Amino acid sequence: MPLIRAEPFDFAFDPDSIGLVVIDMQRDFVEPGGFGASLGNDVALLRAIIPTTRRLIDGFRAAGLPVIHTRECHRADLSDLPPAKRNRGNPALRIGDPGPMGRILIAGEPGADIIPELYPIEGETVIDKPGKGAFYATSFAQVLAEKGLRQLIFAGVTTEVCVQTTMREANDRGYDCLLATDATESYFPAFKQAAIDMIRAQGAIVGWTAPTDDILGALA
Ligand code: C5J
Repeated sequence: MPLIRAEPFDFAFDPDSIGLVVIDMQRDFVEPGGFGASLGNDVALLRAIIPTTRRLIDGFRAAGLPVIHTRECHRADLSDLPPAKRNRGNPALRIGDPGPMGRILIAGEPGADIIPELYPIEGETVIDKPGKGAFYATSFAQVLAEKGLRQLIFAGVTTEVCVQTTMREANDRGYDCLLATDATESYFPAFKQAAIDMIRAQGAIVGWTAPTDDILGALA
């Protein structure tokens, strides 16, 4: 089996059951005027991973391996948005409020869509999720089963929120999970590093980590 040079030890991947999951590379998190910015964050940090994430996606596409995208978003009537989530904190704009890219984190609005640089191509699955994790209240588990996937490479934003939550959910469901360390980012560099450390500690208690070049090298 091909090996990805990874931490805390090599990751043996099965080309018949591996897929890439790109978490929430949406305009609302990565562009000015969206949800991330409304919380006071600097989106430039997140934009820096776009080229690397694009290389990772292109590698999976070239190898004929599945790429799945997620979007954190809610129904227009907010029926899947718990008041506890909408009302938390004191953001400039709340989920559902009108902003420069349409209503914040609402399905179908421009801001909730995936950034043009990483836009899904024909045939790639997009999972809309109302939570931080991709398994909660979605068809993600069913999609993975239909595609026969058992090993998941993770990229996207933000490392310690939606990426880590989804990795933990996947790990508990028996998937082998590997995080591409330079194709994920946080608004808080220290949180990104802490998440990476937590994931791979204790003998890969949540999963493995590796840079994109090592993942692509093994794919090739
Ligand atoms: C957040 C996410 N940070 N995609 N969402 O609210 O990580």
